[in-house]
Amino acid sequence: PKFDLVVVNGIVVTAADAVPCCIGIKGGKIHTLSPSFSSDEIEGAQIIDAEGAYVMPGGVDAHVHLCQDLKTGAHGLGGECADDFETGSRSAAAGGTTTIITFATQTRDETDRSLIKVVEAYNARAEATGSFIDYGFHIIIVRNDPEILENELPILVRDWGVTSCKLFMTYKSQRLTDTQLLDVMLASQKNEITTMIHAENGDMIQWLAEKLENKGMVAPYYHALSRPPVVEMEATNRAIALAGLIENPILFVHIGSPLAAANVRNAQTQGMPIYAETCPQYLNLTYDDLQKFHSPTCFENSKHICSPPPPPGTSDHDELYLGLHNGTFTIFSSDHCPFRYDHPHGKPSGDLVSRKPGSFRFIPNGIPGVETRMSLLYTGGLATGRITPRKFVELTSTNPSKLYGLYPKKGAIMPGSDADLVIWHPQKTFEPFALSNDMLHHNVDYTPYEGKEFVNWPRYTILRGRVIWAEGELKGKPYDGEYLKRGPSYFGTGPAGRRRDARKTATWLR
Ligand code: DUC
Ligand code: ZN
Ligand code: ZN
Ligand code: ZN
Repeated sequence: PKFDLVVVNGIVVTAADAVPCCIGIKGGKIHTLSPSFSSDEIEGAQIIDAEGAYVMPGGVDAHVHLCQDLKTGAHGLGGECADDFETGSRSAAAGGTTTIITFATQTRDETDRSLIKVVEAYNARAEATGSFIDYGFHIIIVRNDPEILENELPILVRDWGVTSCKLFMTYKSQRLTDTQLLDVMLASQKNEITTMIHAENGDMIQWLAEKLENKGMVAPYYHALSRPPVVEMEATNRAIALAGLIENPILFVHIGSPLAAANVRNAQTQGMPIYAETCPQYLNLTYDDLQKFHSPTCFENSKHICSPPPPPGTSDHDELYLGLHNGTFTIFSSDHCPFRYDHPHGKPSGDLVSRKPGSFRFIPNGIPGVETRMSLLYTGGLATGRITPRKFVELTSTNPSKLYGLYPKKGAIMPGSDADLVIWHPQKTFEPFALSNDMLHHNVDYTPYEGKEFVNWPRYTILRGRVIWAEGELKGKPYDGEYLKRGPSYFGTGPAGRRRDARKTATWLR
């Protein structure tokens, strides 16, 4: 047969276009796009009838935590990561995602200096269970170790295709000072690595958290009050200044407040290579969710604890949606950071509750969402007209692929690209439904979106020409996924903006 698989009667949506079109797939790649196929052409091929629904490039979720060392104490954030590569990637597949980029993290443990060993160790974890979908790694760097940066970064890029790193401005066990940030940024820039920044002012948080604790304000809700939007506003501003000094491209992960988004927008207006990500929790949750079960002994609302916290109110959601529409946000990722709730009331036990009815400080910061990411943005953004279908594809697939060196293998529907697709249900006939956690495929015992109404859900997920999710059933297997060696960012250093001083500094520093 000419094709292995054909998708007919769909509206094919890319970051550029939305057109009625048929797709012919051969050998795991997109082969032919055509208004129609003759019966001769499709003879012997598997046929999927999209029935007028949207057909998009499979989701690329560039912010997922799996099998991550998060041990409490000096070397981690606390808590135990509930998903491994099998359960996390399974959940992603059921939610329309075909590529994940997860984190391999250095720690301050003396035995854990080598970035190469860290990546090897995380890849061994992925290989131990297999992954339903394709995956890659970002490296989290928590030291400005000159030898490691000089000797190992080029090897990570060349041998592993790890072309992005994440740096923290908060958490005692992770945070870098300004000079340390500059050291690592300069090393990243030399190696064409995209620097991801967790931008919160660690001192402000520590100071506020102690004040809250001294007043006995320790219930989960107060986690948000320990991190008001100004915390992120200050840190983004500072990181933009630091990156701007040497014209290093940065991507702010998990931006949760319009104040921070405004800093990003301003830097972009100046032509600086500053990019930003936001996540479902910042468009769907607010302080109200944290207050729902507010009491010192009830930890129900710890289900909504993440860093940065959800914003104060729904007007913040509107502003963040505007940022998705107008390009302030380059990508939309889940920040799937899974912890089990496992909460027999009043009797703290299990992983999440290594906290006494004591303090929000001991609750791990993170919520699950790799499976709900696409459908939440469909429901709240695409279906409401806040973003176009093209913008949806740009944010969920094309831009993450470009930013992290996977394009046009991923994030595109063009001849030669991997045949990774998500096919939605026809909107006219789809019955909205209320989500419950038992519908999901992660290894977490709750979803922060329990009871929320969804207006669509992926009908088919296709990975390199193989159907891995269809009509509510998993069809894939844990070893369908392959490791992705990534190239440099498509976005590079961006245009020479007004900051010609920065280019000069960057040049003489090299
Ligand atoms: N940062 C993340 O990226 N995920 C969860 C916790 C955090 O601080
Ligand atoms: Zn973070
Ligand atoms: Zn409770
Ligand atoms: Zn994260």
